[in-house]
Amino acid sequence: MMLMEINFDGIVGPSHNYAGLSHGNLAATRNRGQVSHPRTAALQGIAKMRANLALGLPQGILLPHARPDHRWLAELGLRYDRAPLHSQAQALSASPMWAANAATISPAPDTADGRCHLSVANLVTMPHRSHEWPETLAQLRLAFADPAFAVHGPVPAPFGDEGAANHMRLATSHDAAGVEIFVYGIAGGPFPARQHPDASAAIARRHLLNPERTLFVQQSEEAIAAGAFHNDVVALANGRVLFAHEHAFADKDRFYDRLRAMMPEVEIVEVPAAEVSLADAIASYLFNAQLVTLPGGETSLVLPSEARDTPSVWHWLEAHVAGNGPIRRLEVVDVRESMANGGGPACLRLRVVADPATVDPRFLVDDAKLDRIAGVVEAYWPEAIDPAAIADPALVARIEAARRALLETLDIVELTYTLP
Ligand code: SUG
Repeated sequence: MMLMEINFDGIVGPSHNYAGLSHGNLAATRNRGQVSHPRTAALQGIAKMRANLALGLPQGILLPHARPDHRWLAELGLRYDRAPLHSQAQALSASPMWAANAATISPAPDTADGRCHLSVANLVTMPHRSHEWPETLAQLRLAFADPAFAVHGPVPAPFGDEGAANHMRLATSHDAAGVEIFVYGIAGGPFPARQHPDASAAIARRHLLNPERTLFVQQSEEAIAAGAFHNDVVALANGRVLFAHEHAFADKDRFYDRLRAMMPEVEIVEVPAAEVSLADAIASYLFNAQLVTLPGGETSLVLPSEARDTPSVWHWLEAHVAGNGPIRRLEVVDVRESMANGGGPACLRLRVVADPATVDPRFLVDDAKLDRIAGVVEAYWPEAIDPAAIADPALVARIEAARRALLETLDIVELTYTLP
C-alpha cells in the first residue's frame, strides 16, 4: 500500500451561476444576480489542478451533478418549467463543485478496521445543497469501490453535516495514524451554524476512530457571524501544521492544550487579529487555501489571488515565509468565478489519503486527461448565465448536453439516469 494524499477537485458544472442562495456566505450574497461565466469558471478549476500536478501532487476529480435535479423537483411535486424561480435556482445550482463539502474522510491509519472511511455529507441546512448527497454517494461508490474503503450514507437529518470543510487531520505523515479534529457550530449570530455536533460525533463513531485521538471543537460564534460559514474559511491543517485565525475557535486555549497533549509535535501557526482582521481573512480566503506537503517534504500554501491582493494578508504571509515559518512556499491560483460564490481553492477539493491503485482510474487525472476535459468545457459549457434567465429551455438543454458530453468523454456513463 502506497498511501498518499490525493486531492479530488469538483469540476465546475455548466450551470454555475450567482443566485445568492447561501445565507451567511457573504461573497455569494454580495454577488447575487451577477452574470456568471461557467466556461471560464471550469477552466480556472482545471488550471488549479494543473498547478497542483506541476507541484508533483496526485490529482483526482469529482463530476458535476445532473442539473437541474429533476428527481428532487419531482419529490417536491414540481417540474422545472413550471417551478417558481427560487426552486429552479435551487435545482440548478452547481454547488457540488465545492468538493470539500462532499464527505468527511478518515484515512485508514486512523480507523480500527484499517479501511479508509468516507461519510457523504447531508448538507441539510441549505435547500440548494440538501439534494447533492444521493449523486455524491453514487460517485463515491464508483470511485472508491475497492475494499480498502468503507463508504457511508449521510447522517440523518436534522443533524447538519457539511463534510470535510469542518474536519481537520494532523499526522506526522499522511500514512501515519493522525489526530482528527471535528469542528462544529452552535451559534453564528445572524447566520446558521451548519455543522451540528451530533453529526460530527456520529461520523467519528461510524469511522471507528480512536476516541483518544479525536477532538470535537466548537467554532467561534464570532467567526460564523463574520461570514465563516465553514471552519475551512478560518482554519486548516496538514501534516503537523495547524494554521488558524486567532478567532477561529470558541475556546482555543483548551483546544490547543488538548491537541498538544495528543500530538506533542504539532506546530500551531496562529494569525493574530491585530495583524489580519477576521474580515480580511474571510474576504481574502487566506485560510481557504490548500496546505500541501510537496514531494520533497516542504509545506506549501496554494492560495487564491484575492489573498495576494489583500495587503494585510500578503504582508503576514511574506513575513512568515521570510521568518522561516513552517509554510515554506506560496502558490497563487485564480479561481475568481468560484470565489464569487464563496468557494476558494480548499472548497474545490476533497482530500483522500489512499493508494492511487485502489481508486477507480476514471476519477484520477493527468495533464492529458485534463486537456480532454478542457476540450469538452470549451465546446459545451455556456459562456455566461444571467440568473434572471434560468427558465430558458435552451439554456437547460445546453447544460444537460454539456454534462452528458463530459461523462461520455470520461467513460462514466453509470451516472446517467432517466427521469422518474
Ligand atoms: O455552501 N456556496 C457554497 C460555498 C461552499 C464553500 N465550501 C467550503 N468552504 N468548503 C456554500 O455556501 C453559493 C451558491 C449560490 O448562491 O448559488 C454556495 O452554495
